[in-house]
Amino acid sequence: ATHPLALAPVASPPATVDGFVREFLLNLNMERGVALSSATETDTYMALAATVRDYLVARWLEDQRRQREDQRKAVCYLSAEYLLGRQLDNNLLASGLTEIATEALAACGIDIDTMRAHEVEPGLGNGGLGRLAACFVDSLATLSVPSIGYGIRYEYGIFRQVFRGGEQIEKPDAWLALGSPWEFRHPESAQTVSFAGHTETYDDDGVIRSRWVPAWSVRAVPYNYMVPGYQNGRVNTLRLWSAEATKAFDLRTFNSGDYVEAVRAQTFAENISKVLYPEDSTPQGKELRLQQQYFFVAASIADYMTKVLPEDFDLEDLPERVIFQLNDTHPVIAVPEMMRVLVDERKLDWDAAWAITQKCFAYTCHTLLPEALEVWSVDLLGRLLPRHLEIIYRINDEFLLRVRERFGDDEQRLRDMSIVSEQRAVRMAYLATVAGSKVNGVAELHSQLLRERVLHQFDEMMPEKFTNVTNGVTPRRFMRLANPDLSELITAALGTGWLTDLERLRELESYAEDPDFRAAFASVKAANKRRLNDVLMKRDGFEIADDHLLDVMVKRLHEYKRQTLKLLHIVTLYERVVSGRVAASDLQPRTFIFGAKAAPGYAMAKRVIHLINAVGSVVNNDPRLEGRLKVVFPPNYNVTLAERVIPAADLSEQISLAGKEASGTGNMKFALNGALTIGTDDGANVEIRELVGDDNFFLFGMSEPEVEELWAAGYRPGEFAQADDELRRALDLIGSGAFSDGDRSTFEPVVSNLMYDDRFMVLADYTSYIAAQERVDAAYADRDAWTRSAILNVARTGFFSSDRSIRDYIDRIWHTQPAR
Ligand code: 26Q
Repeated sequence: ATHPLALAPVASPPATVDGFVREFLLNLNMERGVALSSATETDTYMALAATVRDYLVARWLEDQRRQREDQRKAVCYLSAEYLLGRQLDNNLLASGLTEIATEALAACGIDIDTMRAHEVEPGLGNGGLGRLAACFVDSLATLSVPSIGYGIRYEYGIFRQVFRGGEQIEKPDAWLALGSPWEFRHPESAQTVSFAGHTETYDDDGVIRSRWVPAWSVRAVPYNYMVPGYQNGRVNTLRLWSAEATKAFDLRTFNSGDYVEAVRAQTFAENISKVLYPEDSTPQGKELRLQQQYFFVAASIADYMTKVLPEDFDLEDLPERVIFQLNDTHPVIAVPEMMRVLVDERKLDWDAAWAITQKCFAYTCHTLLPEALEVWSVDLLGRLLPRHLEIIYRINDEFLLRVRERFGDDEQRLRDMSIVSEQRAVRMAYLATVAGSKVNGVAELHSQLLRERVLHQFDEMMPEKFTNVTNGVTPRRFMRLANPDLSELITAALGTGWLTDLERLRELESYAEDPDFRAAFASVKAANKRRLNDVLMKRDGFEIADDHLLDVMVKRLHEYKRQTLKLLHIVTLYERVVSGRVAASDLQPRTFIFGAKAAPGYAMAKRVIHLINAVGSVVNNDPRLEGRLKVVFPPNYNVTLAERVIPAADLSEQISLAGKEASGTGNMKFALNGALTIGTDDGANVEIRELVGDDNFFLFGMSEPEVEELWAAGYRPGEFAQADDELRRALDLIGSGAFSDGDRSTFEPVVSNLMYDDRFMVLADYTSYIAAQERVDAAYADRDAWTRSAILNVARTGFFSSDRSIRDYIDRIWHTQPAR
């Protein structure tokens, strides 16, 4: 290039109100083809998004160049889910443009809040695991860690939940309907991903090698998203893959003259990235799901190896250059894929390839539930990925040799540790553990239980592989954006800087003793409740009374999380009043908020949703309660709603059976926003309680060892119902049809499941839970003392910033260089 403009670095528009207005109008006119006077809300939103993008692009291009030239080790985060939440506000905040944009839009007669509300969030995840990935890419960018997030651009994200007659109905989430202004499609950087076919050996100049002759392939087209760091001038990349038909596929079928078949084939290819599977446990071995996993992982590895890595790169040095972090087992097929690339394509010998591969992967486990551990049948794997199955067999053979060397001919142990089970299924968690350099759990207790239970024999053999990284959440989204008033109060007290150094919240401890600060803190909470009231009124017609304790349980519906325990508490309070044992006027007024989606195939979870709504409509309309108990269950709980609900909460319900919730991350968001937790000793609750202190946390229920003990002794839930009069009354009331117009059959499965099975020991923890709730009521009666506790929760939970989690990953797993 010779033109001076072409030689200059890419320039951002001027960061002034005038500059912003000019860029915005340019986008409105040139990109949307409309004048301001005739622009729709979608036009202005799209033009606004494009404008914010324009400010970030120069930085982004610079960082991409730096990434390519940088010799430092990079992190490739592989995740099948990214639950991003809305982008506009986050990107304004990160680029420091919020005020300028607000003024600029106002000058154009546009209210920025209307623009915020216009965005449909990309719901490309189920819950905790997907949201964690989104928090991590935020922190990676904020800490200037060279990194790329890889994932899938599902055309339909997590379903939209509506209620009909109190039952969950799933609607497609057409988040792309208006187009997504935050993405950049790059068809020229597409990768080809192949499937099925057979393997063969061939003579490669005297060396006998294996190769894969696939039967069909699809095109993986990347869509790049900007991930800006918080006001640090860094912009990382999130690369999400979309499946399209390959040209070859098209031509072959079109030329055969079968036009309809050719179009059908296109649809077949596009199916791969069509929809996010809405199950977040008990995965079914669905072929399409395996196709999705291999699709994004193969495209990502090819992208890294051919587009990011320099052409002449010496593969022996790969471990110094990259680490692939596996977000649960969903991307584990990357391990045999890397082996295939190194051995079959790059012609390394097996041992060299294996040494490299082992150093380039690390695995994060997110569960303890045995039914949630992913397995793929040998038949399916062999059909879809025949070469990968061969590679897995060889990895397993060599691994079992090492087990034999170490432990002798202990056949039981060999069967137990085999990656391929006797049921002819590949245990993906075992493959990940054997292949990776590290295995981490997501909270202290979880990591300990992984070592002692789920992966015990692997820990015996390779203890150095196991480590913990306690989860965290991004304070940018979950404090600064979700709770601007609290953020302002904190900044007024501490000055700036705490958002990227969250341990500084400690300095708030002394403010907890200041009556003026407590009053200010309490009025922030009150304002947040009113803000939530406005949102819920408009959204669903629910009211949140100012004087009610706001008691919140928001998370996926799962039996182990025990929404039914919360429900039994509500039914107990209700029963006390209608039976006349307690006067309504003696109740602490409370509003119970639920938010939960159930996997569409999870019948019990769906029935519990129905029951929550049924109890709600009875409780909310019974005049005997004098309006002192309300149950509010807004449908379609998502990141956007979380950002409204969490800052308003007084009480955070974290009531899973001890030993079942790997970590939880909602628990952290609530504490950081000044809610007190009622919770079991489970997941990260343990660490929250240690940090905030017993006086500021309502602990109840069995500990994990107590759970084990009761289970071993033979758990009989009926005995607990016998022993607690109120528990029996509550169960009877549900069973009597009191919440189903007298129909006893509607909720009978829920009641009899609790009475006769109760895998998650709801009844065993009921008495202790009710007693803890009574401590909550008593504590809330002294509002000022409660506020003090709430402030201490904020002050002492800075540990749960995802920045700290990422630093732990760097120190314990990635060993990447600190930022320049
Ligand atoms: C797997 C195979 C087939 C279909 C679906 C799946 C699948 C999808 C999503 C399995 C699991 C998930 C999601 C799991 C999840 O969200 N786990 C949560 O991860 C959080 C972040 O670490 C923890 O805080 C939670 O404790 C854990 O439940």
